[in-house]
Formats: sequence, C-alpha cells, structure tokens
Amino acid sequence: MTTNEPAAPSPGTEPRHGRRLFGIWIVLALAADLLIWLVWKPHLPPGDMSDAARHQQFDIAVLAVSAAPVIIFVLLYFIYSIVVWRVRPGEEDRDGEPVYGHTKVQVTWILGTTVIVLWLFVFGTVELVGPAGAGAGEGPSPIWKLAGAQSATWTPGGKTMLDVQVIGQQWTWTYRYPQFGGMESSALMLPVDTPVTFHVTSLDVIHSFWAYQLGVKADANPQVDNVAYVTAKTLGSVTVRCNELCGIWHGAMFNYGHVVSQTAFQSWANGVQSKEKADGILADLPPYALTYDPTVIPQLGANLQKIDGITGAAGYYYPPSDPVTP
Ligand SMILES: [Cu+2]
Repeated sequence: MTTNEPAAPSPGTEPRHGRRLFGIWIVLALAADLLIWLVWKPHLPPGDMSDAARHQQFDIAVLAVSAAPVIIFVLLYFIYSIVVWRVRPGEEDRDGEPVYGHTKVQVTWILGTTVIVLWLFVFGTVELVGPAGAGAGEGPSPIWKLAGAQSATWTPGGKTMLDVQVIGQQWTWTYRYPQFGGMESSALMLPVDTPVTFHVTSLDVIHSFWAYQLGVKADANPQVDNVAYVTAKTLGSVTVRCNELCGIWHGAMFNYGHVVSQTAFQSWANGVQSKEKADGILADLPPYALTYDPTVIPQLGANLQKIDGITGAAGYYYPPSDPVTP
C-alpha cells in the first residue's frame, strides 16, 4: 500500500455526517427563513390593501418559510454528497456498504413528512375560513360569511355591509350599487374599512372578476350570483382584470377602481345616483336582482347614445372627478 492510496474508511474514523449535515442545515434554514419573513414578505403580492390581500401575503410568506428548509435540505444533501462522498482516484472499483433498513432514518422520514403535510392542511383550512373564503367566490350561499349588518341603505360610520354587484360582459366590467337606488358605474368605488359583499355575475359568457390589489378573484357566470367578500384597509387604486379567456378582446377587459374615505364614497354614490335619475338612466336599468337581466341592454344603449353621444356607457358612468386626487 503506497501513501497515495486512500485508506478504506473504518467505522471509527468516519465523521458524524448526520450531525454535520444537521448543523449546516439548521444555520442555512434559519437564515433563509429570517430573510423571507423580514425582507421579502412586505414585497409579496398582492400587497396589503385589504383583509383578503393581507391574508394572502401572509399565506405566501408562511408557505415560503415552510418550504425553504425542505429545499435547502435537498440541495445541501446533494452538494454534500458530491463533495464528501465523491469517488476519489483509486476508489473506482469500491462500492459503499449495502444498507438494509435504518430505523432512525425511517422514523425521521415518516415523522417529518407527516408533520409537514398535516401542518399545511391545518394552516390552509384556517386561512380559507379566516377571511371568509380567502377572497374567492363562494357561490350564491356562502359557507363562511363576513361579519356585517345587512341593510337596504348604507351610511358612513356603521358596520353596515356594502353590496356591490359586479357585472362582467364582453368586454368590460360595470358595478351596481343596490343601496344607492341600483345605480350602475363603470368604476369600482369602495369605502375604506367597510365590509363589502360582491355579487359577481355576467351578462354573456364566463368571466373572472380579479380585483388584484384587493386579493379578490371570483368567477363571473351568467345567471349565477357568486358571492365574494372583502374589507379594504387602505386608500388607493385598484386594477380590475378579467382572469378567464372570454373572447377576442379578453386582454382589453380591465378597468379601475378606488378605495376612498367613507364620506367621499357616500357623496360620489349619491352624486351618480341623482345624475342617473335626472338623465332617466335609472328608470331604463332593469330592477336590481342577484343576476342581471340583459334584455334591456339595446334600449339602454340607445338612451345612453342620446344623452352621452359617442362615448356611450363607459364615458357616462365614470365618476366626474377622481376623489383620490383632488
Ligand atoms: Cu372576460
């Protein structure tokens, strides 16, 4: 035996690989989790504009914190194997000892995977129920309801639920406010700190109402009242997109909304209601119902043309001035 040939490792001289791997892993996993929670979390989508959005941001951060140690373990084991257990010159004809069962490794594996799966199941369920459906549509009769009083009218200051019907059609969104005479707007205006019930529906094909910053995404199906909840927490602008391929102009099916103070919302809503009443638009709209009857649309379109010229409905219903920027 020359000095160049490595000696076959004997059980006594072999380093404690498991302990070593665990030591490196715990340091890396802790560092990654701290980075995710403290540095990355505030920038995760969809932001923190509403209760639903905050829950989603929190969920993504928690899932990332749960996943990072697993990913780091896999990569660490991979790299450690390549570096420490690689075949060195002269070892090409030697193989590792065959392994038949290893109680400690097997028990650790079964316990580890069980804990991870059960944790994800419990966490996911809690976060689905917590914000009343996690910002998704729950159909016409929701299992998890958002706290708030139902009323035929809405005024600032109370805990009255604001009802907003969201109407998808090829290729735009409009919003109807039953507590303000059923007036309809092409901008989604919401008061801050107010529980909101969206009644999402469609006039034609299947769309999907996606108010990105609010963390709300709900299918818009014709003749279906799909209920989704949200409470906006900060003032700001909202982008509404269609999230389901619905025809040739699907990509252009978006508009905007604003979360404003409760008093600004009330004066905006009263203003649109009285203008639509004065112009005869309210009388032309179908009576408010949980699904939208599109048979009046041709007549409505003709009247809008008379009043508003070539701009039509979109130009008419926009709020006259943006209440966010004076
Ligand atoms: Cu669409």
